[in-house]
Amino acid sequence: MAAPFMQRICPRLFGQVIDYCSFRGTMQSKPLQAYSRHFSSKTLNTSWRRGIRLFASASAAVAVLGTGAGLVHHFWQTQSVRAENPLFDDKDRPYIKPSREVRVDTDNTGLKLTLYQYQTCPFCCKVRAVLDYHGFSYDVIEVNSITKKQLKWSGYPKVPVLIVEMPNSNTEVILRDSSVIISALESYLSDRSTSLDKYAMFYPCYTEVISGKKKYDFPNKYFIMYQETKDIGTSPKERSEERKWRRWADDHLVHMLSPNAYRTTREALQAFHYFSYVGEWEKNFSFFERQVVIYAGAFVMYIMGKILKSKYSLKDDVRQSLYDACNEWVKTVKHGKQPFFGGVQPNLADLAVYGVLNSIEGCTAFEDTLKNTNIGPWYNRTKAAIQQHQGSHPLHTKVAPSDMQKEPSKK
Ligand SMILES: N[C@@H](CCC(=O)N[C@@H](CS)C(=O)NCC(=O)O)C(=O)O
Repeated sequence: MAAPFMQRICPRLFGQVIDYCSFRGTMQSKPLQAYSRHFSSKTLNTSWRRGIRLFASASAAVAVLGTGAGLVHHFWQTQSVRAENPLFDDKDRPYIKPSREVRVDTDNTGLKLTLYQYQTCPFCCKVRAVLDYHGFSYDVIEVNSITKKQLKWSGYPKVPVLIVEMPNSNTEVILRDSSVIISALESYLSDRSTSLDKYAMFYPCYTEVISGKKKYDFPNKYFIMYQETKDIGTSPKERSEERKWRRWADDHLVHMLSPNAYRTTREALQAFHYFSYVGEWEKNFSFFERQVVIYAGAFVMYIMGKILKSKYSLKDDVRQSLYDACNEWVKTVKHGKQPFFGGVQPNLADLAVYGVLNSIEGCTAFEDTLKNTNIGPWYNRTKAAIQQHQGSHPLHTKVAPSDMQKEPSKK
C-alpha cells in the first residue's frame, strides 16, 4: 500500500528504499555476503550463518526505513507551510453579543471592529492601548479561556483576534496576532486611501505543523506599510528602534509577567481574583466554573511561573528581573529627553510596553514595580494619552507636558 504512495512523493529516493525492503538488488550486495562468508569458513555452521545474514539484513532494512521515515517527516514539515487568507465571508462568523462596546464620537473611519480577547492577556492589552489611543470604536467579545467557544469558527487558537468589517462589503478581514493587528491599523491610519483589506494582505499568516502542533508565523508583523509618496515624519533609524522595542516588549518584557504575578500561591490567587473582577468573569462563567478557574488557574499558573522563571533565566528574586526590565525601558525613554520614547507623543513601542505592564496593573507585582522603579511617571503619562485618545487629535490639540502629569482614572 505504502510503496506507490511513497514513490509518488519522491520516486528516486523511495524506489531505492523499497528495493532494500523487498530484498531485491542491493540487499544481496557483495560486501555483506563476503563478510558472512568470512565468518562461516572459520566458526559458524550454516544455520548460524543464515541467522546472522538475516539479522544484518533486517538491521540494514530498519536503518534505511528509519532514515526514509525521517526524510518523509522532514519533507512534510517543510512542504506544509501554508499561507492563510485574511479575508472571509461574513456569514462564516456566528453572531455573539459583545460583552462591551467602546464608542468614540470622533471615529470617522466607518470600520466596524470586533476584538476577541481575554481582558488581562498582555497581547490584548497592547491592542486595546492602540485602539483607544487612536480613538477607534470597537466591540469586545470576551473569549472563554477554557472552551474558547467564541473563537471556534476562526480555526485560530489564540487571542487577540480583530475582525474588521468594511463599509458596503460582505467580506470581513480577520487579523490575528497583536503585532499584526497593530501594524495593519497603523498602516491604514498613515494613509486611508488604501483600504484595510489591502493592508491585511501585507501581513501573511504562515502555518506550519511542527511535532504535531500548528505554529503560526507572521513575518512582517512589526512593519508599518507606508505608501512611498507619503511623508512618514520619522527617520529609518527611529522606525527601526520602534520595531526593536516592540519586539522587546513581546519577547522579553512579557516573560517577566507570569513568574512575578504568580510568584507565591497567595499572589497567584490574588491575581486570579483581580482577573475575574476586571474580566467580568461572572458574565462568562457560572459561579462554580469561576471558582474552578480561579483556584485551579492560580495553582497551575503558580507552577507555570516557576517553569517560565527557569526557561527565561529570571533571577532568583524574580522581582529584580522585572525591575531590571522596567529600568532598562525608563533609561531608554529618558535618553531621548522627551516625555515618551516616541517623542512628544507615544509611539507603538510606548504603547506596547504600556500594554504589557497594564495586564498586571491590579497585581502585587505591579504595585511593587511602581514602588521600586521610576517607571510610574512614564506609565501614567502613557495611560493619560490613551484614555484621552490623543492619537486621534490633530497636532495642535496635543496635550501639553503639564497636563500629562494628571493621575489617570481607574482602568
Ligand atoms: N503572538 C501572539 C501571542 C498571543 C497569545 O499567546 N495569546 C495567549 C493569551 S495571553 C493565548 O491566546 N494563548 C492560547 C490559550 O489561551 O490557549 C500575539 O501577539 O497575539
